[in-house]
Amino acid sequence: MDRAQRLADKLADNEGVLISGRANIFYYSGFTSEDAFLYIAKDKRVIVTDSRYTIQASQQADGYEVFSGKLGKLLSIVSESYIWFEDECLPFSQYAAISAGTADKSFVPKQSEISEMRRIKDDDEIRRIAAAEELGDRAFSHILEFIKPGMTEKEIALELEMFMRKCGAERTSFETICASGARSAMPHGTASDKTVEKGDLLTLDFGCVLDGYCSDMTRTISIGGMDDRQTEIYSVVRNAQNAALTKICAGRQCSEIDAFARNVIADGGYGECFGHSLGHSVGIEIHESPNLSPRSEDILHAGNVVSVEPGIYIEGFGGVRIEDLVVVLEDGCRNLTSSDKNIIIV
Ligand SMILES: [Mn+2]
Repeated sequence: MDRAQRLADKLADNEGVLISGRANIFYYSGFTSEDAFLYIAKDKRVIVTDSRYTIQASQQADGYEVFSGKLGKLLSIVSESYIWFEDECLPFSQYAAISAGTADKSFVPKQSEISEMRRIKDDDEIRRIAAAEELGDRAFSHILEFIKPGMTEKEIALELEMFMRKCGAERTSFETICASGARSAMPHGTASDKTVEKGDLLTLDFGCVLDGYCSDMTRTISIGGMDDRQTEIYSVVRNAQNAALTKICAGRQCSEIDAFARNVIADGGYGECFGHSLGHSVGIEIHESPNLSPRSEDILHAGNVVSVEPGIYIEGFGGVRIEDLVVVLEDGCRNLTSSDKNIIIV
């Protein structure tokens, strides 16, 4: 499995690929720096970086020649005339500089072609994502023992993040969401100075990066006990998630999976309270393709790794979201998240 070779196989003889985004640099070479470029052509594998990174690049990127110097210089000496580039990962200033400096070349935006292979995870990638998600599960168990009424959301988020870092995580995969009480109605309510109090719902949506791959999970718990309305929305969200999880398999439309969950929420009377899409793919980056969204035209394939995260959000009252990460299989899915989904009261 040589990813760079698979990409090179798609190229004509006069085409090369310029890779500038951190995720694809890592995916195609193993090199972990964003201050670099990869250049791939039929018979070329080059990393362009500066003296700060040359040792690291030659250690991490097997099979690549390390070119220490400026990108413009490299491009001026390569023979290919059509250069695929990552139009979502190249600042306009850099694009302007290289296209002005290499008048004999054409730059062709090819983001989706360059990123496409990352949709289907190989066994090694799935193992890494599963390990990251398992660390998330352990962090969740840990935080349940830690949370006490009167603590701030920021204290709770910090403890969660510290736990994951102490267990080997490189960083969080996104800014930890820790939203309690009425704040839990904000789907992306990052931790604030608010204290968690008896009667609050508390939504924790968090993840870590382990061995270069992200985890992502959400649980909503109760501080001190739920009232009837909280219990009702919790059970609607859980049923919605379950409806989607039992239908996921290769060959299904992503939009169809979204609809299975969305219909349960609408039938429960909360259709207006679920604004976001059901899920997204996760890998080297926290948001990858395909998405489980009403607007998606994608079909699921075995090896996609997607989140399934329905929610109900009621302004002034609070919200519930439950999120698992699953690997799509030919005949179903494998859930990588094992934290309890029964109502948890701390
Ligand atoms: Mn997510």
